[in-house]
Amino acid sequence: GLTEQEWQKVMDIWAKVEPDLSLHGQEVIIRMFQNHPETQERFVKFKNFKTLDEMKNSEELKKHGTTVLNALGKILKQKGSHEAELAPLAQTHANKHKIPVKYLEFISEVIIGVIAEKHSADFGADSQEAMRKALELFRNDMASKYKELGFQG
Ligand code: HE6
Repeated sequence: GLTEQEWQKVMDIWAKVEPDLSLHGQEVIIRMFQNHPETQERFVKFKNFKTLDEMKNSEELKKHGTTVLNALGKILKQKGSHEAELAPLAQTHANKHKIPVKYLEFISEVIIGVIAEKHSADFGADSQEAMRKALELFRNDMASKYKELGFQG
């Protein structure tokens, strides 16, 4: 788990992300698609996007980015006691979307990269490390749920 100080660092940086959640979310989804095109294939509504402009101009993509970061923020704020928030997310991502844990690793790295770019002054090495640990905990717990659900992930 994370120490109280580490959770505090996670909460502090998330407070910088939240005022512009949709911009961060849009950036995260676009960068995930660009760096890991196999993730784009999983989206019925986005898989036919070819150009960066198409992605940037899509209100639906922006909305989805907001949805994802909103869900993630709710989980982070539980500081590890996220069972109630995680269970439905694991359920849909295992059974419906069939998203491997590897893809959760991709998005974690992208999230850290986007925050590092937009908030370099507030996201030093120790904050980055805290966020990395929080996202690892999220992934590990998703992976456990996946196993319970019989999804190898
Ligand atoms: Fe996904 N997602 N997602 N997801 N998702 C979500 C929250 C997805 C995610 C990682 C989602 C994904 C493919 C997520 C998804 C729908 C992720 C919510 C709240 C919803 C929704 O309610 O619509 C993380 C970390 C979080 C918090 C891939 C690939 C990755 C890496 C869909 C194809 C798909 C969908 O609706 O089709």
